[in-house]
Amino acid sequence: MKEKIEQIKNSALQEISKITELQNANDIRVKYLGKKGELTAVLRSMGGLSAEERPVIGSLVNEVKDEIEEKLQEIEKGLKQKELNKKLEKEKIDITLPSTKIRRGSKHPINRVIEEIEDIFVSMGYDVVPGPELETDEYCFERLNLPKGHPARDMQDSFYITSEYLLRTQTSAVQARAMVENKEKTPIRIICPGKTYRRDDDATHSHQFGQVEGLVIDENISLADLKGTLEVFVRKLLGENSKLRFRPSYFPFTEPSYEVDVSCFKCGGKGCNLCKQTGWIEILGSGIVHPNVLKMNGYDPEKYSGFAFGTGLDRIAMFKYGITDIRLLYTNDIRFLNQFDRKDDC
Ligand code: 2NM
Repeated sequence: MKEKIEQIKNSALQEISKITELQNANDIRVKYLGKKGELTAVLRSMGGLSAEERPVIGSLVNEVKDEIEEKLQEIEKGLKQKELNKKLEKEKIDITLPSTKIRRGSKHPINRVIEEIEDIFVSMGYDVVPGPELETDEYCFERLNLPKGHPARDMQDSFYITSEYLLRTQTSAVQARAMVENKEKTPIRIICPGKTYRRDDDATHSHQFGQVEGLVIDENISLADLKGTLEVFVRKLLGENSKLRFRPSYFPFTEPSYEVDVSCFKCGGKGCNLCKQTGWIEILGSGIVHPNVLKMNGYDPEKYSGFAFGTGLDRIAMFKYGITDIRLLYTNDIRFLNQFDRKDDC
């Protein structure tokens, strides 16, 4: 029996030495070591052996099994490495080839202006508050001192979805929500940037436009706070040498109300085509929050006061970047948008 085992071992090792493919290695494993393999057959036939011979033959078979397995694994390892080398050779990558260019979009001029304004107000401790573009008549008009039939509604009467819902015409709607939702009546310092909609369509008015409105409510807020805040804001946005001019005006939600002009940032106030020879450019509306607005939204006007302001993002973007037709901001012409490259943003 010993010779039989020796013979099996020799023929197995010989076959293994001739292996050239991985699959062959497995065939040989099955042939010698598998359930129906030659060595297994030897183990099975051990029943006829004497008690002394059995352990000797048993351990010999196991030794041979281990040796065959070891040799098989050795040769398999070599073959696998060879295959991998072949594959690597075929898939060689030339890292010196130029890569395909990734075309990145550019930041829309209105978003640039929004981010700049947000940075300025956040640095002064304001929160940026978003709100729904589909608004109710209540928040868009009623709570801002614009009851039904108020003449100032005419300018804004626009995209009604139902008699109650409309596309917001001003972001002050968001501020009314902020006032109502502030149950503890803690101080409010917010700006609300976003899209607004009115029935307008020419070179300087679009049916959709961007607005940012600000609101501060606390005890003892005065016109001095409004003026100081807007001065810091405008100087940071349009240049440290900007001067401000407050002209009396009318808004239903503020009293007194002011239009705010900035000295022309192109000519410095001497007069040019941008400021239409006046030296001033109108950029903001503002005022002290009307007591009715405070009352309607849950504040005691005897205890609290506030200021508010609003500006058009489109106008500011047009001034800052010298854009002459507002429609360019909304028609997605890639030749226009590409001019606002990202390179100075990152
Ligand atoms: C403007 C001009 C003046 C304004 C008023 C309010 C609020 F919420 F207090 F009623 N929000 N925004 C306001 C005041 C907006 O935009 C030209």
